Amino acid sequence: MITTERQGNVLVIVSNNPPVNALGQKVRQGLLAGIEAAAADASIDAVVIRCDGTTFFAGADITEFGKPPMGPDLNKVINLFEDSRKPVIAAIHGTALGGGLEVALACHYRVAVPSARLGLPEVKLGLIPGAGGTQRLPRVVGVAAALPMVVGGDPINAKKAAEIGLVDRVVSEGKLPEEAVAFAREVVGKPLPVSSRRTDRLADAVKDPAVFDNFRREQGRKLRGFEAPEAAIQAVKAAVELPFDAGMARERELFLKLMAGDQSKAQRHLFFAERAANKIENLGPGTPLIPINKVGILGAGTMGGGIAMNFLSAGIPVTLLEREQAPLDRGIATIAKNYERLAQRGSLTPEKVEAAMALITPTLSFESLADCDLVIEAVFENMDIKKEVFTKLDAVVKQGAILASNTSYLNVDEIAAMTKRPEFVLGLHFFSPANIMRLLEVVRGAKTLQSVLATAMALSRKINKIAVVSGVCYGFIGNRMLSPRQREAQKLILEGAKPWDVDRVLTDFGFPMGPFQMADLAGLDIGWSKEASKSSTVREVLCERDRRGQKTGKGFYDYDENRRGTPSAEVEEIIAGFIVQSGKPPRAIDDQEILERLLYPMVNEGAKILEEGMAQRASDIDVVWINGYGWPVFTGGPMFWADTIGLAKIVEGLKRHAALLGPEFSLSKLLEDKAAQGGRFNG
Ligand code: 3H9
Repeated sequence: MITTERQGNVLVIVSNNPPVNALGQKVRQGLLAGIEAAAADASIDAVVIRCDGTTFFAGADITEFGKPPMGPDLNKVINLFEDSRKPVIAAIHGTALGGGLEVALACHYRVAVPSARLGLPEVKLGLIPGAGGTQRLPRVVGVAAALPMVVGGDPINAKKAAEIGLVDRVVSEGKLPEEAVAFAREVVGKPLPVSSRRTDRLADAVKDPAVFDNFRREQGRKLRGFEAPEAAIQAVKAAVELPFDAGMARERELFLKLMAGDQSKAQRHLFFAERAANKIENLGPGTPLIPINKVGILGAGTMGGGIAMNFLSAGIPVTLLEREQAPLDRGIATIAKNYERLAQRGSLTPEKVEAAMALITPTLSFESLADCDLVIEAVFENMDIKKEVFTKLDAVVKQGAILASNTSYLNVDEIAAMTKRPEFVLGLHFFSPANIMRLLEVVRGAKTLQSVLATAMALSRKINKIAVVSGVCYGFIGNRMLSPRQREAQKLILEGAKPWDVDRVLTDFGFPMGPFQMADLAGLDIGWSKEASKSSTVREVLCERDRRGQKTGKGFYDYDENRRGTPSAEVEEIIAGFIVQSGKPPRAIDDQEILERLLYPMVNEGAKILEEGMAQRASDIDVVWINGYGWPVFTGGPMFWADTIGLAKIVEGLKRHAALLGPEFSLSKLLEDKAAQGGRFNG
């Protein structure tokens, strides 16, 4: 786990703890022994700490969280580094994250290769750094540079780290071990930099006293509902206002409080859930993967174009097929525009954009797809059209290639049956905008080969998606659970709740928007036709009155020129008309009922999905809803949230609302049984 090697007068402490050199108990123990050995050995003048494998320490070992602590404490080890009378140099490659960066911060010097990334991502686990990161980082780089790193949690690259003074020297890629030792020899005999613990440099590092308030205001929307970022701001503030030891005590207090809270439990659950989602149960070891070197995409519209960008950005050539030249040209132009925007924002270099665009082959001919290894259709969501497309694809595309449907609801087995190779067919449900949304539902058909499924999961990582396997059922995991929520939202407004109350309850819960805001954004006229409209639903009447959502300036809400929505008296009157027709007087509905009616049936549907084996595990459902539908991260997803508030409470609520939920609702046996046994969905 930890070994030491002597190189003349330099002792090199090497960690080898795959996969990410997490700072587990044995590693901490080894580091402690290493630094003590260096101190005790008069022939050693400097110490280098580096890691074998793919990365420098990527943080504390998260699997140890929530369990009884095992010494030595990371802070103790770190203090020994910092107190060393011999210079200690951190040699960084891969990712120095969390506790890993905290180790590096306690070293006297940091050298890194250009590809290294450094960060304090603890907020993403609902925590703040707990081994001095909030106190040392601002002392080393100043408050303005430290705040976004501690509060936002995104890592920075070595170049940026060198610019802000976090890295002392960027060394050649691939030559870290020798260059770190050379650096160590250079600094031997020079006065040690003042330990961050003793420095008071910070006082003059804060030139702008409003820095905290300004930062909070700028980040407000992004941080809404999360506890950790505010605690992170408080901790950095403590670094400014308090002596080091008192600041450390404040950090510890905030860290421990977060660690014991529901949000961090939820976010840690999500961390492991996202990694578990990519694993397929019962997959034989060594299942062969199908090489995907060329992808075909049918449809150059918003969806097809977005899907194409994922592959282009990953360096995989794409053949993009449309039926006519004009939409094909439009599709290519949109992709180019999207890439230009990314380049303008600095997210991609112009060279990368050029390289991506050079990988597209536009075509009007099905035959051009013949040699693709994977073909994804993103044509209109209509079974007859999809069937026709798959029949054609089967005839044209080479044997052994995977044929995928980007359907959001339709039966993948029925589509697969149109081909002579149903075992090579599956669903790949991308979410719009497909180049940005990270979720990918991988729909496993009854006959889909293990190899095909495994290839889709591996490919998802390559294109930076979080993939979740779903069985074939209407709407798969995500849209299937959306249905009961939508149904209840519609019913609630006919019972007396206002659309804006329904939306507010969900945004207060942490969703970015509620169902009516979402409907206005998407357009109320999706699937609506003037000829067939019979004024039979609120939605139909809204469309008939040209209230079709944001695009027409009005929908459930009235919109101003900045697309800000306000409640509409006209909509209230339309809804009131339907209530009169129903013969049932409207009633006052409180926020708690709205929440229960919207979310409890979703948990019930999730339980049915599990019961039917449509999802592999409860945490997969959480991953879908958080990454695809804006379910608030800090609750851990619908199933984890249900565990947190208690399944018995959910079942009690569902039974209490049974009459209103109506005949379309039935209680999941799995949910009922688990609730009766005091069980949980997640471990
Ligand atoms: C912290 O440091 C607190 C301190 O401030 C205070 C302490 C007192 N621990 O993501 P991957 C596992 S909080 C345990 O697929 P990649 C992961 O579960 C920590 N396990 O690889 C997976 O296991 P499996 C702050 C960990 O190459 C395997 O490693 N640090 C940890 O795509 C591979 O992971 C972070 O939050 C861990 N810390 O990405 C960094 N990290 O194969 C968290 C990973 O069984 N880690 N595993 O599914 C990451 O962001 C990514 O893993 C990393 C590599 C970028 C490093």
